[in-house]
Amino acid sequence: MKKTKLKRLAFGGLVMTVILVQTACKPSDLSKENLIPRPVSVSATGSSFDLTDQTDIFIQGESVELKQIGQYLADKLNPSTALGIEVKTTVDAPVPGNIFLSLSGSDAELGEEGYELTITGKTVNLVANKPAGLFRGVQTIRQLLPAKVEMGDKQKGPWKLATGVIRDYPAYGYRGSMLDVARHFFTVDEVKSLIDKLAYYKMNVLHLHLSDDQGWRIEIKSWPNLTAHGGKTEVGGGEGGFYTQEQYSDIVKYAQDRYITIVPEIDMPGHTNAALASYAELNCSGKATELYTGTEVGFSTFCTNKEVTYKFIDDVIRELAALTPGEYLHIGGDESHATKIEDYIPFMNRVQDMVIAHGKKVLAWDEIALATLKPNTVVQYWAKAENAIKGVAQGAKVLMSPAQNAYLDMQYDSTSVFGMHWAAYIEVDKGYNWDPANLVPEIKKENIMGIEAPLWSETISNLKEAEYLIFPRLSGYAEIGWTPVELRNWDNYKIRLASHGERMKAMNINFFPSKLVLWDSKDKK
Ligand code: TNX
Repeated sequence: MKKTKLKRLAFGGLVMTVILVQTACKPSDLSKENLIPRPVSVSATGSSFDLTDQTDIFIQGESVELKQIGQYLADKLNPSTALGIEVKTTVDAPVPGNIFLSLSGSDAELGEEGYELTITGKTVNLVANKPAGLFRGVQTIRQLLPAKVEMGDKQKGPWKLATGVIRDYPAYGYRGSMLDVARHFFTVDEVKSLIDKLAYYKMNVLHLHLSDDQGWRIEIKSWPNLTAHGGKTEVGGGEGGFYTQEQYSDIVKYAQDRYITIVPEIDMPGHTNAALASYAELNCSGKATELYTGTEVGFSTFCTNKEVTYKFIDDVIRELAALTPGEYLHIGGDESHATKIEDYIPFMNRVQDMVIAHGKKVLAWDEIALATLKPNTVVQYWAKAENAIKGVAQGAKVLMSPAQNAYLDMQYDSTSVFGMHWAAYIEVDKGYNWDPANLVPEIKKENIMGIEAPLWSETISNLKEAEYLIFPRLSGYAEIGWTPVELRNWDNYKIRLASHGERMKAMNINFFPSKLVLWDSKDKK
């Protein structure tokens, strides 16, 4: 009798130990992982894969591109895990104990950026049609590991991945953010830091607003005074700055290595004071303006009926197109209140042709729909739905950046230190809770190229201040762009976002700790 009791006790103890060990060794349920963006499909198999000092990343064949992706993952995992993960090549199937990256090329559903991640107790097997898909899948692997994997120095393991299968691909092909480097200048390293975060949330475009009234930020060799003079200041009178073409190409390459396209914008015919201050001949008066460090809009315009204006623009577009591997050049076109509409329309028509002549497609703010859109011109909806609808009526695709929902420079609430509120206060739930395809009845999913969340920089002057406005809203925009609408809801998202607080801290991101989210206080894994 006693013996049985003892046995029972021992058995009970064993069960307890198993439960405790399992809890300590979380995660074991892939479906409970807090991934952002939420994947299209997840099926869990209930156990886990261990990263150990025996684990390496194997890539299929000798592809330089796959090696780079493997190395990117190794570089993300090694500082914190200190497991000495190396990148190796193999022609065979996954080798037990390792991570395996390969291309299959024949899974139509996965498209350009989709991936399938199969994790068993033995292997982590990531497959995609294209390298871009592997790169997106690598972000999922990062997010499946404990938050402290993102720390820059050695952390305590274990490093476990829950087992199961994730099949995942984006709802929209264009998922981006924009940084205004004209109102305040941001350094190359600051831009790279933002690119890293976009990559983490599977975004694929960074639009750079390179010129405005307050500054010209990209070197144009044929018009050197644009940066020598026009780049010298910024909002508030600070010293401004600009990117040399070499530095700019470095940003483009850094983004490319992360499967992110840079879309450069030269805003015109308004928002051009920096250029007008640098070259007298671009003014109808023939006199150069003063540099401007305030925050008014709508007072400047190129002289649309002078030929030199078009010679200038052609040179700028030619040099910019040569620096741009992506398909789009952005020509602004917003708030040209100082340009008569009868001048604005032929101007925008002519400049579109110039972009096309240099082998690129046009992106422009929604006012461009007042002109005649060329084939492939995309309208970026920011303010007036009626403009975007005019674009759709002309057969154009729309990029969705409605200021009331998607402007990262809008304050969270009336207590926000940075930002403005002319369009709205955008708390984290409001930023998340909308569907691009269900906002304006006339703009349907098939009319939409994607989503972009712009950050204007009148009120912010460095990366930390920018981060306060960007995070945690960015991950919501990333999810809107990636995850099918049926899988998106705030109650589910806010729990996943809560666990990303630790991830953002590990990445040293200065995020706004919204009270709407019950942020995890420590790394639970
Ligand atoms: C409107 S959005 C602008 C920008 C300002 C922004 C501030 C757009 C196309 N034009 O010039 O920076 O508001 O929120």
